[in-house]
Amino acid sequence: MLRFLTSGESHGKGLISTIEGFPAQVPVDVDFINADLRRRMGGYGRGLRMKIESDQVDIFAGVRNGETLGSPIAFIIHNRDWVNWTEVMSVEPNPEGVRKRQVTRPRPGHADLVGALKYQFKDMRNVLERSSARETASRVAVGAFCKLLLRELGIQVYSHVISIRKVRISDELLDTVSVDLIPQIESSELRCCDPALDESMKATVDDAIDRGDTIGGTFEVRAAGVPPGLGSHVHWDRKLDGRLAQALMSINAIKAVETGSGLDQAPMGSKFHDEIFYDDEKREFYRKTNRAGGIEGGTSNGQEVIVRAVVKPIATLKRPLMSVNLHTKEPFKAQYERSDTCVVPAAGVIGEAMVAIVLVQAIQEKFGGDNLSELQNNLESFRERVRAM
Ligand code: EPS
Repeated sequence: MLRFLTSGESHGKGLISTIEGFPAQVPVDVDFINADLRRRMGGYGRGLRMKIESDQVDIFAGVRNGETLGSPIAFIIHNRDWVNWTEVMSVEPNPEGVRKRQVTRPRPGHADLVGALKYQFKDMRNVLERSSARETASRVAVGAFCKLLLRELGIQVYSHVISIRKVRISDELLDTVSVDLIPQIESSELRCCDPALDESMKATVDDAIDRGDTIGGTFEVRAAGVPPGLGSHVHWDRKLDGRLAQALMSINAIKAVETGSGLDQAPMGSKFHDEIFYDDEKREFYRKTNRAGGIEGGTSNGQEVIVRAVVKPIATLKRPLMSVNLHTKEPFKAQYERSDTCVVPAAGVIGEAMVAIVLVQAIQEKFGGDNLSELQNNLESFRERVRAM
């Protein structure tokens, strides 16, 4: 089953990733992977770092003549900014014995202080460099490999922004989101499916920029074409919703996750549940609503998988909050280098990657297959079995 590791510091030479357990004979479209990296770098409200970088995968292993080999896939995303940090990030000890650009005033909401306490660092740059959301570029590239596989299985993962601070799309529109809205979502700088909200969302970001503040919001990731039967009700760590929640919660700045309309269910009472119907012609069960987000009993039910996540405001603030100097213990404003104002659109792209990774793992668990056609055959024969029930 697919596993992956990422390594790399935000201002180091680059981000290195290895994917193990990816099936053979999957066509690799490098432009598609790089396009996803570009999508992650975008979105209204990104900061100066994204003007320096131009993220692209440099594939070292596991791909030959445009197809995966079944061997570990390895790639690097080079950090263009590294040339400006060679001394600060040097592998060798600094000749003068002093660390450059130390971080001593932890940012509330960031990993700085807890990381320093845990690893006993005097310089919190040692934490910041790895806790930075820069790492998510690796995950987006791993997720793009997974999307290439999912595409061959007829599964499409997409995302959109539900809200930026208090500006939110209507519940009616949210209920009608489908793959048909992808062109609109991708043409919006906020990755929002309601063009009427673009201006007010931008104004909200601009207002935060003016105030030296940052803002959060919510996004939704959907997967269309997912077969029933992924995950399982039989054990806690096999439940698909639990696995998706963990994957999404692992993204920097995510503070809450829900499946479908999970958070709205209490006031709805039992109307929350999606009633079951049967289509004789298609020989398939279907629902007229999807409040469960395509998952019941920890198992995909064949509807679109829907997960939502809440992104907190970035913790690096131009007008910093109060903090304490790690060395002197004196009260000080938290440290500021540079920051994004709003990363909700980018977080949606990272969310797509994490959902794609979990879906590939769940698919491999159920359908196996060392190469693409074996996996496709196993999936198709299962779909036929379900229709024959
Ligand atoms: C990021 C790179 C970082 C930040 C941001 C995300 O670059 P730098 O630290 O050089 O400005 O822009 O990271 C954070 C928001 C954070 O809190 O760490 C990226 O590539 O996405």
